[in-house]
Amino acid sequence: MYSIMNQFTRNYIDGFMAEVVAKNPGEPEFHQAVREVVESIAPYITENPQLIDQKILERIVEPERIVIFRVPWTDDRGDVHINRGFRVQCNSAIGPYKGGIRFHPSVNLSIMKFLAFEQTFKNALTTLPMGGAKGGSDFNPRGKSDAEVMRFCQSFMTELQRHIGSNTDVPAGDIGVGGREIGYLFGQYKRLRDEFTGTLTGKGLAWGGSLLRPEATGYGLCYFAEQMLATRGESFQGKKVNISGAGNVAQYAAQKAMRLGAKVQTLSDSDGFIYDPEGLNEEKMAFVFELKNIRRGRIKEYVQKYPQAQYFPGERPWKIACDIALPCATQNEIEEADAENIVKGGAICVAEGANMPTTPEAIRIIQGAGLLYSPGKASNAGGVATSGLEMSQNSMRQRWTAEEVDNYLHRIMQDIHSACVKYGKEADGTVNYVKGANLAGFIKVAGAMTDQGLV
Ligand code: NDP
Ligand code: 2IT
Repeated sequence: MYSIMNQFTRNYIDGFMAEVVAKNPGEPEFHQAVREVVESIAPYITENPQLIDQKILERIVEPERIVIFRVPWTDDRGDVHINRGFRVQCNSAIGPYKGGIRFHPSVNLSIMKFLAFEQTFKNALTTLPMGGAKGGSDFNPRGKSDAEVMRFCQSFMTELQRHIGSNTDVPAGDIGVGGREIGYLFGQYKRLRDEFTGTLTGKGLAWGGSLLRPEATGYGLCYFAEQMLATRGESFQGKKVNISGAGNVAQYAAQKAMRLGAKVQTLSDSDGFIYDPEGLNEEKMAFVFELKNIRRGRIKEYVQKYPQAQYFPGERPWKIACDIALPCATQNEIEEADAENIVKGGAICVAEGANMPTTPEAIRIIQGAGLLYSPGKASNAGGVATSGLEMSQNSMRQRWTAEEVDNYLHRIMQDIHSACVKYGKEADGTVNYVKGANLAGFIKVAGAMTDQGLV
């Protein structure tokens, strides 16, 4: 890539990135996400000087609005805690801001900005009219009671409600925010605004949620990976699959991969991973759902129940040989050594369920070895796409069947795959999904921004 890029383009990238870094100091995840996109689209930009004149890229990396706020709450003993809340409204060129909310102690401005930036391109790829945003807090839900989580969510929403709305900004879940949290957030939104609208997605089925939204990110990931594999005449059938994470995305990726005939060997959390050489099955998945979603336990408990499995504390699943790797936990969870292990183990495909789980050096190793590799903004877009379908159902005051939603999801993942092929096909016939996803997303957002003038 570097060698075939002309010097003008190279200089453009270096100059642009130097300004981004200077203007946004101490935000390494944001720099990383921006650099990846700029590397992909720079040749296109330098061939379209009106985009340079209009400073489209400078505008895209500057969020339209960032809200940072205090979130005070009391624990069950009556002690006072203060957390920091964020909403980064990155881009509304193609629709209302849309993106998840993350509750995790690591949350900071850099992580919020990288996620909102990625979301802008992802949402453009879904074919649905949604702008890009992300929000969250450094609140740690782990070990908190339901009552504590509720009080935190109510305090968080007391400020956030001024900045969102069904035609303005529609939040959803992400790490640490699932059905329980969306319920508490929605309840407080409704109470303060006195309106029942589709302002949040991922809602319960009885109060405006869409069938298949919980499953959508993991299922969509597998539908996308199926398309990737098909370009090489391959499928999930009989393949060994390693999955990281044990949360929403990981659980449904595991269920779908298994149902497509794969042997799912691993799951993980931030304490370690489990390796089940016999693979997951429906009964074991039911145990995982109960363990993680009802009891809110840790993945190491899997080996107490299924002693043929092994637990590796403090390690990641990538040292176990597999055919397909599906990182579904968090950013930068596949580093250089992990990528080398994945390649050495004979893998043919890495498809991202998490956002930016692979470091740039690791991506180079994986792509350099000729593996199929897809960035999260393409392969995990099924979650936000189904959120878009939930918004449509809310606006129509209707509810679609699971089959209807699944058909839409299938079609959307196929369309995203086609866009990646269209914009990412290399001269040798292989598909660079990073280039394809970034270029397809950028062209759509940049076009909309150009049409709407200098705003
Ligand atoms: P969950 O909170 O349901 O699960 C997150 C999982 O990842 C947990 O097993 C968690 O382990 C693990 N994890 C989180 N942080 C770390 C860390 N720093 N190191 C190691 N493991 C970690 O979140 P989701 O499944 O919803 O999200 C997973 C990823 O998918 C994120 O990158 C998210 O942005 C992305 N995503 C989510 C979508 C959705 O619809 N939910 C849509 C598209 C992308 P532990 O319990 O130890 O923290
Ligand atoms: O990263 C993501 O795409 C999500 N967390 C889902 C966002 C959404 O609005 O459904």
